[in-house]
Amino acid sequence: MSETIESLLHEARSYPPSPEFVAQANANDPSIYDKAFHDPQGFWESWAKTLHWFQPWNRVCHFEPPVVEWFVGGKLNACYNCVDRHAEGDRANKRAIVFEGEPGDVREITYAELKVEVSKVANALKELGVQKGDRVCIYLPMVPELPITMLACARIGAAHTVVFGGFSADSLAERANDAEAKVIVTADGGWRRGSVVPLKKITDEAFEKHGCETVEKVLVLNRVGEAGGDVNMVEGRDVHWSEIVTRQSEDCPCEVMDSEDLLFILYTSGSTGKPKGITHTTGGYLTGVTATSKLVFDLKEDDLHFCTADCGWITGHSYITYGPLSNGATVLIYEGAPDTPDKDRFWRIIEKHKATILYTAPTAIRTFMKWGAEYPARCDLSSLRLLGSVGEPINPEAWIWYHTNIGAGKCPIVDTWWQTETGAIMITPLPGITATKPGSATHPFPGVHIKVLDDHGNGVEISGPHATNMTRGGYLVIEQPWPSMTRGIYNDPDRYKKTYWSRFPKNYFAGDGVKLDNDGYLWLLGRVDDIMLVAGHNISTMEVESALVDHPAIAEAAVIGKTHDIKGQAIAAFVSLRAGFTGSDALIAEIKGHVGKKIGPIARPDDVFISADLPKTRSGKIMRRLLRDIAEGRALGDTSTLADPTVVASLKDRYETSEG
Ligand code: 7RM
Repeated sequence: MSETIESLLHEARSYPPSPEFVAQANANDPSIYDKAFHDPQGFWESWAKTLHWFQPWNRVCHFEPPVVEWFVGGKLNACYNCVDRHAEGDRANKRAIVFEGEPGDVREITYAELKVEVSKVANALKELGVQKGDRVCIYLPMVPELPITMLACARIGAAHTVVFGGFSADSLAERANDAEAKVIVTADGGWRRGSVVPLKKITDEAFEKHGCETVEKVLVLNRVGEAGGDVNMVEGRDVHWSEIVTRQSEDCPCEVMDSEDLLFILYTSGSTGKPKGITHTTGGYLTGVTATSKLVFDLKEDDLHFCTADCGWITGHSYITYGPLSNGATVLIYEGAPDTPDKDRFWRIIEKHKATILYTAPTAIRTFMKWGAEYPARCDLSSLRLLGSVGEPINPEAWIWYHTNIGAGKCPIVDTWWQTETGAIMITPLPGITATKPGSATHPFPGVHIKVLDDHGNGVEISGPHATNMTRGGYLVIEQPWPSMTRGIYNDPDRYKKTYWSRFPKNYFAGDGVKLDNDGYLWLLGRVDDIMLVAGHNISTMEVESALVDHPAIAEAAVIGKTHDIKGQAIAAFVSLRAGFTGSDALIAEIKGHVGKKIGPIARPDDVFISADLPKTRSGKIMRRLLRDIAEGRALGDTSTLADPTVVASLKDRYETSEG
């Protein structure tokens, strides 16, 4: 990336919070930013104090990059904070979890019941040989037993590593082996689009192909029953949930954990190579997710928080399991696909359970746009009072659609930037303070110090809505330590140092590009590897994609830079069309012209290729690396992290044919 990133996209609309929202908001005093800026450790310490500690810390923070420790010497238990303190208090009969399965089954679990369930699973894990300091691999569908098992691990001081139920046997084995897991918790299957995902069969395959020598026991939940067919139980290794969990005592003490004891490992596949086991510890992580849940989602006692992520991703860890439950909130979880039995499923769920907060991803929002506004229009969404977005930059077009069609023009939208590595939300509006701009994640969360740096490490520091008069783009860097930051890559300190702490010594390098506008708002530009260099100008793929999806015919777009003799790189766009549109040369010409008009001739794509599907990871992020391989006529790189590897193979075939 050269000196600066061009900033081409212009978005002038601004949405200040309504007076009614401000009046009731958890955070409505802008001085929170200044206070936290001048005393970040004091700010985080005040949040740590809202948790229950068995023993207080003697030092708030120790930071010698890349080593960081928070609340040093403090003792606590994450499960105690998320379950017991509510179950033993006024929230005993309050719902902690509302669950809807894909077939339509509903379960409601109060905090008192949650404590019983978690304790039984914790005792079962102990009986299976799990001890404090061990790792447990969780490979479950999105049913209540998934967060329950996470909390059970935390209760007995074992670290969990959740593997998303959409991952293959190879991915499961790679993660269980790397984490040296002692037990795998799985199910006979889970429901997805009316079919059973055979998790236990996949687990068996992981053992057959890769040994999984560290794993001594497999605990198998019965989720789908007969629909899943025969489940093979290996003698001496596999145990039915119903045989062991049900008969356990409801009493299981919480282990006293050090603030810096490992709470979990979560693997991020990245775009290629061996997945990184991102580690999080107990006190700092819980402090970060507790504070952000309360302030970013404006969590209230009566809220029903619907986060559509799976617990296999960090979003599910932080904003289903730990953050909301630490706050004593009620979370709504859904097992299945958004289009089963029809494309209105999410909206039916919101209507039925009266969800008040919806937290989802731009890729999902663009899919809903493609399906059409008639699906949400069928349902009563008036219970919603706040919307959130995470996972990718949200283009202004999708933001406005979300605001209008889901939020009825009245719900604030929090566009939240963060990473598996950051543990908690880092850049976000505070809904009772921040005037939002569609497409901007706005400002760092209080206590978070962001810098925008160029190649030479020069730049500006931003914390909160401090007006600056600089428009510049660069690398997103985090300067001060924050409590929920990862403590490293499991068993690979060198890779950790190299990836995050080498480019700008003593500063955390996030790997994303960012732009700061004249009003001090941050605009995330995507991964720096994806940024293009066209005739000497750095252009972010996100900006061109945003202009593309602004065209009425386009549902989704993925843009890449393709080698060009004169310009260095030329822009190539892969687009999928909305319902009712068909591809033609005239449409392609019109699309190119649209981008040229919207952001300038420099950003006009040389090629536009129409495709029904774009290659995405299982969490919904577009894999531009593979599109670059296709456009450059190279052999495809690693496709194992794709949600559907056939998409890219057929795309390659059709692209090559069309190129003649
Ligand atoms: C929470 C999560 C992290 C990467 C990150 C960004 C991208 C996430 C936003 C975003 C723009 C956002 N963790 N990203 N949120 N980009 N605006 N609001 O997604 O580890 O899976 O991914 O996702 O590139 O570095 S993650």
